Amino acid sequence: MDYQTLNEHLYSPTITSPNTKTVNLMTEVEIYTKSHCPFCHRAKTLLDSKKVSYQEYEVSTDPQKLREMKTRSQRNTVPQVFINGHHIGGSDDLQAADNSGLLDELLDRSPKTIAS
Ligand SMILES: N[C@@H](CCC(=O)N[C@@H](CS)C(=O)NCC(=O)O)C(=O)O
Repeated sequence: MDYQTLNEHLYSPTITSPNTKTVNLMTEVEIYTKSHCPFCHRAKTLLDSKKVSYQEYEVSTDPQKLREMKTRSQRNTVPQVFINGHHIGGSDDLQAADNSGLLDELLDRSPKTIAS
């Protein structure tokens, strides 16, 4: 998914009442990993450096989660990272998102209710 499409998905406001709109309620980070995977370690180290909490799915002993990962990402390698349900990619993709500033933008989103 390109930068603009991802932004549109993540930042599109939801009208919750006539006077307020809620923008991107929470940043949910998910990562599918296998133990003894250096790329997974690298991706988690990067997320840890951002002080973000994430849901980790260890797929080496969980065939159902592995299938889920493949279906969601259309990829067979670990790690696979999702932010707010949107596929970011593997470790290299996560690093590229960090280098471009996109990762910080995505993770810095906090709950905001804006009076209109
Ligand atoms: N370029 C990928 C490389 C990922 C990769 O090669 N992961 C290895 C494990 S470290 C893998 O999934 N190998 C296949 C397998 O374990 O089934 C990334 O940055 O995430």
